Amino acid sequence: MRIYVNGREVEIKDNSKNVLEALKNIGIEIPNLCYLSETSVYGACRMCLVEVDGKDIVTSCTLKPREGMKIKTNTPEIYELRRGILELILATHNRDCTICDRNGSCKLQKYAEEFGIRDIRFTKIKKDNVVDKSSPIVRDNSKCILCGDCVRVCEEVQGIGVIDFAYRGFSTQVTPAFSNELAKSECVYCGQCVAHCPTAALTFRNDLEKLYQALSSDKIVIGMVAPAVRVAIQEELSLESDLAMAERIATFLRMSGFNKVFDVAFGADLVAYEEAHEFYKRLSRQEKLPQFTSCCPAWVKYVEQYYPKFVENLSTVKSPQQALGSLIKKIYAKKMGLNPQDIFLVSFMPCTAKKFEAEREEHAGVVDLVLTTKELSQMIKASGINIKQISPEPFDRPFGISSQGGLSFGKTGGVFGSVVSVLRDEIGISREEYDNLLEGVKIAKITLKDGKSIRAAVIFGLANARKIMKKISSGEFNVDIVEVMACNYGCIGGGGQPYPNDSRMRQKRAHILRETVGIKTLLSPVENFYVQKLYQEDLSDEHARHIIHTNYKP
Ligand code: HC1
Ligand code: SF4
Repeated sequence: MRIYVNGREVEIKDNSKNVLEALKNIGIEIPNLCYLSETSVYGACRMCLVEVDGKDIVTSCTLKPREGMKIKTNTPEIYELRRGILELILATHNRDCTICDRNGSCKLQKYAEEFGIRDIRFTKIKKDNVVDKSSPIVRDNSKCILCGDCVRVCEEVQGIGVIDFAYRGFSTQVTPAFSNELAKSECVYCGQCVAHCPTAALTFRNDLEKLYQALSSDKIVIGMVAPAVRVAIQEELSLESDLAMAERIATFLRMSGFNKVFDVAFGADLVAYEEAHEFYKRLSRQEKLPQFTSCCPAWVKYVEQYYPKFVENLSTVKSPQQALGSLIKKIYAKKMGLNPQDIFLVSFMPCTAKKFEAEREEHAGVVDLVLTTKELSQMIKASGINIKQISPEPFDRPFGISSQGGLSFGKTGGVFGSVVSVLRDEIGISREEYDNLLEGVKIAKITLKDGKSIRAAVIFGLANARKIMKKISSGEFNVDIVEVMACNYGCIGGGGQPYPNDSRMRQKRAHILRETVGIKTLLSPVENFYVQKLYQEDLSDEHARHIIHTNYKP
């Protein structure tokens, strides 16, 4: 379709959802504070105004493109309107930018700068300023601009709806029901509200201080790095596609005082291997099917809350974070003659829910601190070390080697793909068919060489999971194994990843992860020599393997 933008003819996609998105796709970014391509259109902030056919000024997010239409995105009138909107928003905003969590990544701050706003003509209206620090997700209403992005993401993408607008006029707030703290709500700590908040109304708990305390103590500080961290941190460090980033992080952490640095992808290899065997056993006995993956802590909490009858269907294998953590504290410490109490174990994760996972009762004393990709990037920047110039060093043995399967955990389909690769290596596969049911839901039919057939679903987004769970629950959908990752595109889209954390960035991260996976020589967890050695020496019987299993209670 051809339209005219600021006097120039441009070609846009015929199926464009609206003018805002159509122009974004051709590189024209119309300012906006409340538009998300993943959710319904809200049209609240009014920043995306455009002039149409020389007459009307309307919001471009609600405007359907039409052949030949003439759009102006930047007239003096529109400029003044946008400035006025910004001033009004800023009048009610807590403007402590220098000590704000989103300093440097806040959309409101960016527009205030671009529109040259130096003075607010209106009286500041003080908002209720109780900061909710009850959970890994931090809420500060004095930073809220009422764009509703969090409300729509939580409701439409995650199907949870734990936060909503309450009260009226200047008292309007986004809050959990009855103004409760998040910790008293059904929040699963996925952090997708954080990922999409344009300001610092929703952030996550920053725990860096605890790391520096540990580094200045006598503790043996051990780090482990999740698959999705290595691809997203590059955005913070202005790198394009550095396939050796994980090893550069390992060097950096050692230079910062870490005694050992391991790869969570090793834990993922181990988990996939164990989970494949658990699944094959259940499949053979036709019990506790479908088996649900349990690597994603937001999904585990979701099942506990909404589908308690399926809790026993969750794989009992711990997540790679907790499985590797248990190995380090229980097996590695013993082998090295260390007291587990002297170890301070830090995991670097893309995810806000991993902070919650480490604090769960059943995982107590394993991972001492979870830091997000954002926190790691703060560490790197504050150190003054130019990570581009330091040499990549391999992770420490024995938990430093991983296969393509283990590293693939970082994106949707990775866990299931690894389980399949173990079955392929150990039993053999005669037929595989994959199909997209809808965006975020893939289904697979696999026939094993021993004649068994497997039906599987790979899902991202908890609203998608709900759709499938309803069908599984009613018996309408028959399936043997289900992978669910709460965040769109999987862990690469976790709530602890850099901003912007939208679909485009997630697709870019998926691409870099695929490239990084591609250079690994080991294809499947079965080929990971250190995993096999672990099974021979330390995990040889079911009793020993208890340390990498847990039990979720309905
Ligand atoms: Fe994930 Fe996982 S893949 S859950 O996204 O199973 O967070 O990266 O570390 O534990 O490996 C997260 C990522 C991560 C675990 C692994
Ligand atoms: Fe909703 Fe997830 Fe945010 Fe909790 S963390 S409020 S579940 S989007």
